[in-house]
Amino acid sequence: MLVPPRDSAMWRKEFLFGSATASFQIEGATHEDGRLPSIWDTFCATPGKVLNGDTGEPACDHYHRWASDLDLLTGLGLDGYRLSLAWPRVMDEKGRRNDKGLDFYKRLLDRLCEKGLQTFVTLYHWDLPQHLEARGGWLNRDIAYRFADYADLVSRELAGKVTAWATLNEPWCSAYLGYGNGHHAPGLSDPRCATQAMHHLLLAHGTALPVLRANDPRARAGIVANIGRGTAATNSPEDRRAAHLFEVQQNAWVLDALFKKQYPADLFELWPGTEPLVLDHDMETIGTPLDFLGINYYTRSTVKSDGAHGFVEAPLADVERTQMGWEVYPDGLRQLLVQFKASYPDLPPIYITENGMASDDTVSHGEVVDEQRIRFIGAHLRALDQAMREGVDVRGYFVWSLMDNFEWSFGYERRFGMVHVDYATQVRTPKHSALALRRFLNERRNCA
Ligand code: IFM
Repeated sequence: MLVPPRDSAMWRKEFLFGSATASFQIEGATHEDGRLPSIWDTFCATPGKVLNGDTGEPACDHYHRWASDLDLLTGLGLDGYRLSLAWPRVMDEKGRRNDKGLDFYKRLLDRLCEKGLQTFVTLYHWDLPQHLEARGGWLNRDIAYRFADYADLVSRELAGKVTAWATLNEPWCSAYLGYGNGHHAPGLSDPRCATQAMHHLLLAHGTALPVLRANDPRARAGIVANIGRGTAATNSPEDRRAAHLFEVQQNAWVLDALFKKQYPADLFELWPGTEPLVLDHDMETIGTPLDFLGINYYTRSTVKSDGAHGFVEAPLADVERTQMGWEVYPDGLRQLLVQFKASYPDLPPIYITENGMASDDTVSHGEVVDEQRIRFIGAHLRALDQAMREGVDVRGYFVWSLMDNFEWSFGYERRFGMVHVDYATQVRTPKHSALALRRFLNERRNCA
């Protein structure tokens, strides 16, 4: 059952329901209208990096099908849509505007505004222009200032069309998966690179915030962080410490920087000798107050001590999992939100900017029966409702994702959408979860 409790604040129209996507995962058209190569084009072209050799082409061909995709979105009765801009589409190597790329996003946002949807726009959802990677990517401090130039261009061009700007999507993934273990582009694996990349990502975020505010004062400005619950495999002090360290590197690495203006000391116990180079005032910049915090939550990890300074995963048997192998653990969302409220007095209002699951969905007689997703969303809405009752200020919830799309190193095999995409024909089929969400939103509208 997807519907939140009848007396929940989620039944009020002020609580926003939306769905989310990201440029590289849906757009395709990677060579069109002056778009430059991104690090993900390069990564996909590197043998062995992406399942089945899948690439960002044609993805969901959204670059050409955007108008009908928005009809689909509004047909579901959603209040908002979260999308990201492709940096390589809108700026050339010299930092000059690419009008064709900008026009694509102008048309998209204008149509969303006409339809009365709130627009949540992320500047960076991992598709870094390859020419910046050639200059060191997120390891080069200069990128923070290039990012601010990019923020300046798009916020001047798109001002008035955006409800809320998010600088970065999941800096932990960019830093750790991109530079720490090499599972994501650009594919480096060195914890020293991960901490330095993280510092420059967050510096870029803090440098861009005042630019966004100056150019588009009516929009809100924030960031999107992924969070993970870590629980100890046993009650031993070593395993409890392991669980603590898991959450330090998953959550506090980003949130302490944003809300305490420091990196957690425990992080460098976990990875000795990896302190990034931090200049005077950097942490002040990173800690610039936010209008909102976007939270992406999917799962928890059970961990135990590795016998030294760190942790290793100790997966539980007999728990429900998704196609990603991730445990379904809705209460982790409540637990973390309540913990953050206690730890960070300056926590701004929260939007759940991603939550959802992958399943191996197929179309049969025109229908896609994704009962697990319906249960998953419902259980997370109930956990979120409980967090709100415990005093956490949550303003909205976005399902990841509107439609099946390119799931990074897992290519097209993992399906996160509420709408099924047949990649051979590009036919879209709303799954039962989409229909269930539409029924709830219609009912909510009728009760208003
Ligand atoms: O598909 C991703 C998205 O790009 C970022 N957050 C997690 C999702 C599922 O893995």
